[in-house]
Order: sequence, then C-alpha cells, then structure tokens
Amino acid sequence: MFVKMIAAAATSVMLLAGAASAEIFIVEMLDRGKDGLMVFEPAFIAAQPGDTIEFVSTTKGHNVVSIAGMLPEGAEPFRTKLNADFSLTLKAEGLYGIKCAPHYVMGMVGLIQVGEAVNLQESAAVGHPKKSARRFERMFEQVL
Ligand SMILES: [Cu+2]
Repeated sequence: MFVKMIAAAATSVMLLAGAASAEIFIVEMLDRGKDGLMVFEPAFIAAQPGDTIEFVSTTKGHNVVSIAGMLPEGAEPFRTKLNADFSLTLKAEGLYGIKCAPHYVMGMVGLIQVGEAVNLQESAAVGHPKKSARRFERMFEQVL
C-alpha cells in the first residue's frame, strides 16, 4: 500500500515536471508600465527551448520586431503588425533582442534568454538609441 502511494506521488511529480518544461510567458505591450513609458512588461525573460512567449497588445500602437545581431543562430527574424498579439515559440538557444519599431527611440525593447546565452558577446555589442541602450544595459545584468 505504502509503495503504491509513493509510486502514485512520483507519477504526479513527473507529470508536473512535464507540464513545467514548456512554459508560457505573457509579455504585455504597454504605453506605461512599472519601468516608465513604452515598455514590454516584463522586459527580460529567462526561458528554455520549447517555451512560448505570448505578446499581448494591451495598449495599441505597438509591435514586436527582432533586432539584427541579437538573434541566436538558426532563429528566424520576425516583425509583427501594429496592434497584433504574437505568439513566439522559442527553439534556438541564446539571446533574442526585440524592439517595438515606433517606440525604439523611447526605449521600448526587450531581451529573452533561451537556455544558454551563447550569443552574449555579439548581442551586447549591438548599438541602440540612448534610452534603449540604457534599458538593455539593465537587462544584460540579469542574464544568467
Ligand atoms: Cu511601442
């Protein structure tokens, strides 16, 4: 009886682990967030291959664009329409830099780490408008 209960507990733990291995992160696109005007919130995410980011167009006028030089090898560049929700399933390991095209100069950028930050040096070397550069600096400090 006791052994059976342990087996059942082990099974449910494994099921939970299986569910947790493909996480879904919600990122809101906002005119105003905790970090000020024009933000992805949260702006930094540490994820694993297989996870999905759901970008939600909470306030209008935003989009999601991958930044040249801030994509891991094998990852496809992307650019969404304004006001569109966007689901990004992460496969390639590394750092993904994103921006909102209309608000790049206002610092609307984000950083997604998938597994190992294998492209850290080249990603950190990319230049940005001042406000975005400052926000990226703080995000790079969070890279694991
Ligand atoms: Cu925007």
